[in-house]
Amino acid sequence: MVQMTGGEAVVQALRHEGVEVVFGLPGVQIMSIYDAFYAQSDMRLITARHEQTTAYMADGYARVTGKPGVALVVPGPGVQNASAALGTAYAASSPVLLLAGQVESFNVGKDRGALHEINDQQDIIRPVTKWCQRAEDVSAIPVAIQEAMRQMRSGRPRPTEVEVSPDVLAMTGEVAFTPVHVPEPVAPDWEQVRRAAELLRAAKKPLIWAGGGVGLAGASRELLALAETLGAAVATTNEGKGAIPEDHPLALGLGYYGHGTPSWAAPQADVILAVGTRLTTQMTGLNAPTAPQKLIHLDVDSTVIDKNYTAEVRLVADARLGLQALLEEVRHETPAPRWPDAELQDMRRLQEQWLQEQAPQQCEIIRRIQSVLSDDTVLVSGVTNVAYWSYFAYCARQPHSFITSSYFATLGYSFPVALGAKVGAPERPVVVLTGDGGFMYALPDLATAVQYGIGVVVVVFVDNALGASKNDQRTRFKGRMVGTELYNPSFAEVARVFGARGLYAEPERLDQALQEALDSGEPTVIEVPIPTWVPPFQIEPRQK
Ligand SMILES: Cc1ncc(C[n+]2csc(CCOP(=O)(O)OP(=O)(O)O)c2C)c(N)n1
Ligand SMILES: [Mg+2]
Repeated sequence: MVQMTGGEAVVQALRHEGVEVVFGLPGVQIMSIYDAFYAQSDMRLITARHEQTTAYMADGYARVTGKPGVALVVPGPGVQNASAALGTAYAASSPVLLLAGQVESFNVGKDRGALHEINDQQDIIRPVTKWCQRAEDVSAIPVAIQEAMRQMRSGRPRPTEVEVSPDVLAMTGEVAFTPVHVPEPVAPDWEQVRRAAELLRAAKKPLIWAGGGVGLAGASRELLALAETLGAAVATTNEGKGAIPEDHPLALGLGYYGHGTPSWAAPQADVILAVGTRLTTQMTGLNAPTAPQKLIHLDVDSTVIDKNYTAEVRLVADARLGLQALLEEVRHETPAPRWPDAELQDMRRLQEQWLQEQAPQQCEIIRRIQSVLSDDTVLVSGVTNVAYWSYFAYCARQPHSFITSSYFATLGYSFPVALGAKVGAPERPVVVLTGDGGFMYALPDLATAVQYGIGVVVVVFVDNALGASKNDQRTRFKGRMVGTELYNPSFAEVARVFGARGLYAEPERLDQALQEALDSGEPTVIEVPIPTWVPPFQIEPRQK
C-alpha cells in the first residue's frame, strides 16, 4: 500500500498498465489528474482541440497498436462530445478507455445543476461501452482502471469508461497495484471443432467470411493457412479488409451493400465459415445461407452467433485459436476437389468490369493513390465517395492497414482517427481519404497535428456538397436538392495558415502530390476537386 492523491492514482494505474500516451482535454474537475502528469515523464499527454478528437485519437492508436487507447475528458459536455467516437470504437470493437470527470461526490445523482452535470452520465456511456464504473474513493481508482484494462484485453475488445469525482481525485488515500492481468485467449471446444472440420473436409465449395475479429486476434496467418489447406475462397467485411492479402488467388475482396464478388460466391458455397464477424445483413448484403448450405460461426463473442443467421456449428473462441484448431483437424487430409480457380477468376473479372463501368474515375484515383503507397501504409477510409469505392478498388495486403468506421459510418471520424494511428505507428505512412463535409468536423485539430508533429496526409475530396445526401436527392427525390450544398474555403490555404503543408492537385496529379506529402513527413492536406459521384450503396447490386 502506498499513499497518493486520486489524480496520482489515475496516472500511476495507467503507467502500471503500460499506457504510453493519453489524449486529453482539461477542465476543472480533472485538474488533479493533469497535475499528476506534471511529475512524471514516462507517458505522453497530447491535448486535442475537441473531446471527439481525444477519443478518436485513442481509437486510431488502438487500431494500429492493438493496445488500449486512453482518452481523458471532463464530465457532461466533455463526455457527450466524446460519445460519437466511443460509438465508433464500439462498432469497430476497438479498445478505448474513456477517463471521465464527474461532479463532486455529494452532488452525484442530485440533479442540482452542478458544473458540467448530467444527472446520470453513465446512462449515455453504457450503450457504447462494454463496461463502465465510477470509482468512489482513492483506493478504488487503480482497481477500476485495472478492471477496465482487463475487460478490453479479454474476449471482444470494446470501449470502457472509468469516472471519478474531483474531490476523490484531490484527496489522499492508500492504493495498491496488483500485477497486470493479461487473460488467456478463449480456446474452442474440441467437439465443436471436430464437427466443423468434418463439414469443411466434405465441402466442395468452402467459403471463409472474415471480419474485423481476425485482425484483432492476430489471426491472419492462420486464416491464410486454413484457406490454402481447404482451397477455400475468402471474402471479408470492410472491417476485415486486409485480413488476407487481397491479391491472393483465393481472396474475393469484400462484400458491401450486396456488391462485390462475395455476394455472387456466397450463394454457391456449400459450407460458409464466418470468423470474427457479426455477419451484419445490411452492410454486407450477404444472402442468408439457405439449406443445404451450412454455416459454421467462429467468434469470441457468443452473443453474435445466431444473431443474424442460424449457425450449424457454433465455435465460441478467439479467432486465432479457433482457426489453429480447425487447421490441425484438417491438415492431414487429402484435399478434396475445391472451388475451381477459373470460377474465382471469372468472378473477379466480372467485378473488375462492374467497377470500371460504375466508377471509372474513382478507380483511376485509387490506382494513383495505390501506386505511391507501401503495403504498410495505414489507409483511413472516411465516409466519402472515393473511400467507399476504395473498399473494392484498393488492394490491402496487410492486417491493420485499412481502417473504417464499421457499421457506425461516422462522418468526421477519419482525420482524428488517423492522428491517433500516426501517434501509435509513427514509422508507418498514414493517409486519410475524406470528403469536404467530413473533414470539417475535426479540422481545428490540424493545429494538434502541427503542435505535436503528427505527419498524417489528408486527401480531401472537394465536391462542395454532402455528396452522398445530394445524390440521394438526385435519384430518390427527383432532383429536389435542398440543404446538401456546401461553401468551402480553400483547404490547401487553410492548411498553410495552420502551419501544415497545403497542396492542390487535380485528380490526374494526385499521385505526385501524395508522393511529395509522404516525402516531407509533415502534416499535409491535399485538396482534390471532384464532381459529386454516385456511391455504391445507391446502386442496385448486379446479379451474376
Ligand atoms: C455523424 C454523421 N452525420 C451524418 C451522416 C450522413 N452522411 C453520410 S455521407 C454524408 C455526406 C458526406 O459529405 P462529404 O464528407 O463531403 O463526402 P461526399 O459524400 O461528398 O463524398 C452525410 C451527411 C453520417 N454518416 N454521419
Ligand atoms: Mg463532399
